[in-house]
Amino acid sequence: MSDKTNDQNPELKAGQFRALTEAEIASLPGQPGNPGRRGFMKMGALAGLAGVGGTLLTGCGRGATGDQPVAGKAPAAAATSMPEGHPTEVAPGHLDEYYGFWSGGQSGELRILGLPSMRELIRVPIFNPSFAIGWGITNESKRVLGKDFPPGGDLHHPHMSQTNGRYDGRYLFVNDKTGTRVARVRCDVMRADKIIDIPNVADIHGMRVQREPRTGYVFANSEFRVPSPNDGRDLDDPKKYQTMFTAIDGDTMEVSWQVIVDGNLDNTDCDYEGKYVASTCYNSEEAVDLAGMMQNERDWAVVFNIKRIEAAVKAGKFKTIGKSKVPVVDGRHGSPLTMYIPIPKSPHGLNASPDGKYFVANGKLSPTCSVVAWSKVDDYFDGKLKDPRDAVIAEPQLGLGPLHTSFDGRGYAYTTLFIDSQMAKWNIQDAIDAYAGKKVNYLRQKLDVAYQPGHCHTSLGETRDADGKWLVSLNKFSKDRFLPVGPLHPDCDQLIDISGDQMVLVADTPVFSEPHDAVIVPRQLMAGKIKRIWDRKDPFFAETVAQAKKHGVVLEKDSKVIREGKKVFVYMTSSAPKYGLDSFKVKKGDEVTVVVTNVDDIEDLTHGFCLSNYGINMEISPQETSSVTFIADKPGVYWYYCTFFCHALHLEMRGRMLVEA
Ligand code: K7E
Ligand code: CUA
Repeated sequence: MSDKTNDQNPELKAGQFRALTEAEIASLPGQPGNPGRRGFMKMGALAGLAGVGGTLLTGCGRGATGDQPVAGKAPAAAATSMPEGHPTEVAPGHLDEYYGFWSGGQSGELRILGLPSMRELIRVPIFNPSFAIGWGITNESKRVLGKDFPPGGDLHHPHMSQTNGRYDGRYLFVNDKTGTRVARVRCDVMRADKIIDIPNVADIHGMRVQREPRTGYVFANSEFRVPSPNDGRDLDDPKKYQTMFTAIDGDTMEVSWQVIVDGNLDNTDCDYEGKYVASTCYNSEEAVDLAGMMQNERDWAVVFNIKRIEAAVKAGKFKTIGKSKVPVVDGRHGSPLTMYIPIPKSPHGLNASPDGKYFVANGKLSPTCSVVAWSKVDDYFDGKLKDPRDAVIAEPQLGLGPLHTSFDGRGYAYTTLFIDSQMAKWNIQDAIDAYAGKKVNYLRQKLDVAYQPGHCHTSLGETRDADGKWLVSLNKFSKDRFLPVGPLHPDCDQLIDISGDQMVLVADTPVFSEPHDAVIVPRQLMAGKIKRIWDRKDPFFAETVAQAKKHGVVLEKDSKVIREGKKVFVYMTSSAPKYGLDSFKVKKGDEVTVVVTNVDDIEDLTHGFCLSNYGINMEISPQETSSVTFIADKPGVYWYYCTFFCHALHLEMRGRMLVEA
């Protein structure tokens, strides 16, 4: 597979690309007369050829991206020249056009990438402890994580809050499948500020936000069926297992209501009117083993009628389970609150189109996607449509293993084919016409991706602003795409240019396990929303500030030690290259709280506080206060030192904790 590099072509530097010619595009898989996969492999070799007379990708109409000059840096390189050795178009010193908010999968974190460079900009620990910044170590982060937080999480789905079907840059919401949790991340500082446990259920998987009128609700699917309450009763009696759909109030981060369903829920998405939210639902067999779960030819998409559920809750038609006070309504088959649409077979992804008309349920074990019209859902709840299956208005056959679909806002859909390792581009209206019996070809192109794609996501594709520029394919296998690094391979996220008639693969990016989903947001939308230094009044450390105030300490200038019995509070400032205290003394067994306030107000001048042999490190960014509490159980001399290289005398930025025996 090294034929996609430029090894064979000394005229192009590694990482240089050019636009495909018409002839090359015609030979892509899915094109008339295409030579199939092997031919595409050859195409890769072609892409490495010619630099002579070939147009580089930067020349394909988009112009140099990220072309906002950075003060003191050279202006953007001419559109025809690629920065050396860089896989995409953003030259050194220039900025990306889009933010990508990336799931970190079983690493438990959220990642922020820049697009189109696909550079990882930063990691935001959420369900995972992070020694680098002290997440899970500082008191401030522990207040968010809760008391007995688990060692990590499995984060699949990041989605940004919306207002009127458009990203609003307030929050990102993420799920934790293994910990049955949902977290909210503040977009201004990119820190989680609320993490909640979802009661009565297990394994939060699919998660989306309400689009209209705003977020509003955050919807969460729990995937695995368990007894509820899950307290040791009905252990091996799967008939008594169940799962539920959960609506969370995104403003208060409290659970609003839950709906009991048949089957088990997978992915979810909602309409553009604030009326409905739909979930794919597999294992309609309600089995507990693999063979049992694959019996039925059709499972469901379940549509939840938000207004009716709210009315039922208001009218008191609910129960509560165990200690939880959350109202639980019954939405199983026959309930007026839900609609069960038969969908082949064990459907996985569920994606609403940005024109507000449809949602697509992806067949997974069927080679089809099912297109459902929201208007038919209206008809069903109005009693005008008897058979829920009649809400399906198209069922295009796309290839093997359709998992997720994205949209470009121009009437096209892009579906990942896990088994075929391809991305299928198809026309929605043509698929509808074909389903109605017309002889039309809805399939436009199949592009090989490497390999086994899960989610795909288009720029702004889950909002009214879908701009049809970029598509990412989040591939589970990278196999031979990168240098070998041991038995565990990185995943491979690929960037695809969809601005033209044909999809064109432009970048491979290795990523650590395991991004499931991502959202792509233009930088203009975030402009002015992201803080570059902390506000001293920030709620993230307000509790620590209040505690200092009780001690009569002014955090911005005081450095002192206050003892209350066996509790010792050590307050110090940090200002490059010095802590406010060169040393402090405690006694063995004391409970010590160290509070560090970074009084530097220069952008990017972060300090660290690392306490040797006590397993403590934390980040203190400009104007931030961070604190940590521990038992001084080892007598002796322990240096604390700064871990963020902040000054020429950074190595000298340290002090001693003296622990008396
Ligand atoms: Cu398809 Cu968890 Cu969204 Cu993975 S899910 S791929
Ligand atoms: Cu402060 Cu390094």
